[in-house]
Amino acid sequence: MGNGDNKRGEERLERQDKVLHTCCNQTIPHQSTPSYRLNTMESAINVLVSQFKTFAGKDGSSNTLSKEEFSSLVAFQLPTFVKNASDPVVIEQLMGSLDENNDGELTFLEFWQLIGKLANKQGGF
Ligand SMILES: [Ca+2]
Ligand SMILES: [Ca+2]
Repeated sequence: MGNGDNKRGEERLERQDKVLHTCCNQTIPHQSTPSYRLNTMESAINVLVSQFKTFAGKDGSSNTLSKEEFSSLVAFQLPTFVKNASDPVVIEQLMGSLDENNDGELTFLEFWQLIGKLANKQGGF
């Protein structure tokens, strides 16, 4: 173990702190401070963003979802809305349809299309 390994470990901890910090900022104030209460739709946006960040932060770039991260996000967070969410073939096809620049990673805006489609279907539009 050289200094390089230690440094990388520290950076990872720092990144985890940042994720936790973001989560805390979003959840604690509006639960404990009435004056900071967000409207329902704003809260829904915060939930989507914080869940995206939680799953995106597991490997590689903390701002984008790899196929593995996308697969676990769908399995844990969208198992009812996404049919056959645990089927790797379904995940592969879904990921391919969302990954506009074909770099194998989903940015929030690429991922967001899935939320739009699911919401559209859910609303019967
Ligand atoms: Ca990632
Ligand atoms: Ca992409």
